[in-house]
Amino acid sequence: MSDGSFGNPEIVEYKTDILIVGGGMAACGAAFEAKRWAGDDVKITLVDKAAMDRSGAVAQGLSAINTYLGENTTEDYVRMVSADLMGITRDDLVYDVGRHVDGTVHLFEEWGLPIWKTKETEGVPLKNGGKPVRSGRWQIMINGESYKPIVAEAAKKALGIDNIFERVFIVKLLLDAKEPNRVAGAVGFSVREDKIYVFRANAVIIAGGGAVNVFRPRSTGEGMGRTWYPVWNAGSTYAMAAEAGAELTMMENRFVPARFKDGYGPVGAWFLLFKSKATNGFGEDYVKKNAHMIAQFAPYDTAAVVPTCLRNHAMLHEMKEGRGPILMDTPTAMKALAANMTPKEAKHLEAEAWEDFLDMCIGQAGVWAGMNIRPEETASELMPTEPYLLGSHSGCCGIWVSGPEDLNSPAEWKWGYNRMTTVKGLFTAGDGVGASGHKFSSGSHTEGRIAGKMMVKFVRDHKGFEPTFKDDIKAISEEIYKPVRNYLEHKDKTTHEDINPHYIMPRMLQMRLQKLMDEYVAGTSTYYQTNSKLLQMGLNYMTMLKEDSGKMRAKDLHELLRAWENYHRIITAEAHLRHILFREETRYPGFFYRSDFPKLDDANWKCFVNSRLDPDTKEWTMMKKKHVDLVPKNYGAAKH
Ligand code: SFD
Ligand code: AMP
Repeated sequence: MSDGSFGNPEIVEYKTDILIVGGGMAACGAAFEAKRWAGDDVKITLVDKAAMDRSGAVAQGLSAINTYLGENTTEDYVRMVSADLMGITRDDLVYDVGRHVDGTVHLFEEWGLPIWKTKETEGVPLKNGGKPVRSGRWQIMINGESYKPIVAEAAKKALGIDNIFERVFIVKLLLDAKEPNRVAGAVGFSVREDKIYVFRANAVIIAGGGAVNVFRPRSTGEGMGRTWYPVWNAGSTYAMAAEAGAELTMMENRFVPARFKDGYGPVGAWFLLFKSKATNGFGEDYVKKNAHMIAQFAPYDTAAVVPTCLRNHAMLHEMKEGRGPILMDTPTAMKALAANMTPKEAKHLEAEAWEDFLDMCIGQAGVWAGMNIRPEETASELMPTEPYLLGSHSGCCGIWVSGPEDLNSPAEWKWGYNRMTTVKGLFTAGDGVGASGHKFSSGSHTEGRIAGKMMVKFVRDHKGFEPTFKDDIKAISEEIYKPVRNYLEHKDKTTHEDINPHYIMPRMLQMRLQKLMDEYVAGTSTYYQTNSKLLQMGLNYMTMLKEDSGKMRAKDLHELLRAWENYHRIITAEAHLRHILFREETRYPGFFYRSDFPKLDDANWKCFVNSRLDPDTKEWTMMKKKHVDLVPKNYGAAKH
C-alpha cells in the first residue's frame, strides 16, 4: 500500500443466497450445478483465495482422471474405497459419488478436455461409446495440462464474472444471531487490496480443499515450497467448519503417498499404465516379500486391492531394516513396453513418460532433467512423503455430512439435505467430506454438483431466512487485521524487522507447527510413529502455539494471508492430534503407528470417530459413531 493507508481496511458488505467458498474442483461443480437448478430467484456467489483458472490441487493439471467407473459396478467401487481405507467409510456417500461420476467426466469432455481413446474408438466421445485408455481399473488417461482452466471456465460462465470474487481469503464462517447452530455467512479479506469482505448468505458451501504443510516436509531450504499436494491447501475447510461447530469425522486419517523422491511425482501411471515394478535396493518386490505382514492387518475386503497404507507398510519395513533405497524400475518397464514397438512408437512412449509429469507435477520433470535421469535408462527413487490431510484422494478425513435419502442407510446418516454438515445451511464437498475418499478430481466435482443442487433446494425451502450475525463485524475485522497491527505497532522497536520480541513471522510459526507435528504426531522423522505420551506432550505444545499465533505479524497482505493460513493449519492439526490420541489402535499402518496400540482392533474400533469443537466454550468433544456396511464386503475372504 504505497499511499500509506495499509491497515485501515474498507469493510465491504455483500448479500447472496448461496455462497461458495473455494474455486477448486468441488466448488466449480457446485457452481455449475447450482446454476442449472436456480432461476433468477437464487443468487449464487463464489469466493476463491486465488484465481480460479489455476487454483486448488489441479492448478498444474493432471494426467489421469482417477475415478471413472465405465464398465465397473457402483457396488465394486464402494468395495474398493472401503478396502483401501481399511473398512471404515460411509457407503452411502461413496455410492452416491460412484453413481454420478461418469456423467461429470462426460461433461469435462464436452467442455474440451482431451481424453485418451483406444485405437478402435479414436475420436468418439465417451458418452457415444468411445473407449477410454485405462491406466487401471478405475483410472483413465487424459492430456490434462489445462484441466483446471477448462473446468473453471464452465463454472465462470454459469455464474457470470460479476458473481465471482477472486483473491479473497475467507477467514471465518459466521453464525446466525437468532437461530442457534445456523450458518449466516462468511468473512475474509482481499489479498490484493486493503479490504475486508463480509458475505451474508442463506446457505454456504465450504470447499477449500485439504491441508498441506501441517507436517515438516521432506524438502528443505529453497525446496520448502515443494510438496505433493498443493501448499495453498491450508486446512481452511476443516478449521472453519470446526470453529463453526460442525462435527468432523475420521480426522485421525491421513495420506502418506509414496512418491518419486524430491520431485513428488505421482506413481499411479508408472505402476498401472507402464506396469513398472518397485523394489527395495536389492531388487526384491517388497509387497510380495512382506505379504505376511500385510495379512496381519486383514480383515479388509481382500477381493479388492492391497490398501495404499499397507503398501507403504511393506515399503517402510524395508527402509527401517536398511534395505533402501526403494526404486521404481522404469527402464525394465519401458523396455518391456517397447519390445513390440516401432522406433517411432518407442519415442512416443518416452514422450508420454515425461508428459505424465509435465501435465501435473512439473517439478519432477525438473528433477529428472537436473539429475540427468532418463527413465528408459535410470531407475528412480521412491519415498513416502510427509503426511497430508485430505478427504478426496487416498484419505478420508473431513466433515461429517448428511447423505442421500434413497440408499437404505441408517437414520443417523441423513438429516435432510445431502452433503449438509451438522451446522444448518453449511454444506461441503471434495476434500471437505470425510469418511469417504477415492473421489479424486472427477468425484470431487461430482460431489460439488450434488451439494450445489441441494443448496438450491435448501435456499428455496428457507426463503424467509434473514441472516443476522451472532458476532460483531467490527470486532472480527479487528481480529483479522491483528497481525497487521502487531507489525505496525512494534516494527520500529528493533534494528531488524524480522527479529522482534513482540511478534513472530508467519514463516517461523509455520516451522514451529511443522516441527511439533513431525516429532510428536508421527511425522517422517519418527517413521510415522507416536504414542499417548508423545501426543499428550504435543497437545500441550500445541496449546501454547495456538496462544502464540495471536502474535503473528503481517507486514503486507501476503503475510496476512500466510498468518491466517497458519491459523487454519493449527486448528486442523489439533483435530488430527486429538483424533489420533482418541483412536487406540493402529488402523492405518504405513500412514502412522500408535506404538502403544500396534494392532488393528476391530472389536473396539471398527467405528467412525467424530469430534466437535464447541464454538462458545472452545472445548473439544470426541465421539464414536457406529459403522455399518450397506454394500456387502468380503472381509478376510482371500489372502495376498
Ligand atoms: O496423480 C479458499 N489429484 C488427482 N485426481 C485425479 O483425478 N487424478 C490424478 O491423477 C490425481 N493426482 C493428483 C491430484 C492432486 C495433485 C495436487 C497432484 C496429483 C499433484 C487429486 C485432485 O486434484 C483432488 O482430489 C481435487 O482437486 C480435490 O478437490 P477440492 O475442490 O476438494 O479441492 P481443490 O481442487 O484443491 O480446491 C480448493 C479451492 O479452495 C480455495 N481455497 N478459497 C477461499 N478462502 C479460503 N480460505 C480458501 N482455502 C482454499 C483454493 O484456492 C481452491 O480454489 S495423482 O497424485 O493421483
Ligand atoms: P497415485 O499416482 O499414487 O496418486 O495413484 C493414482 C491412482 O492409482 C490412484 O487411484 C491409486 O489408488 C492408484 N494406484 C497407485 N499405485 C498403485 C498400485 N501400486 N496398485 C494399485 N493402484 C495403485
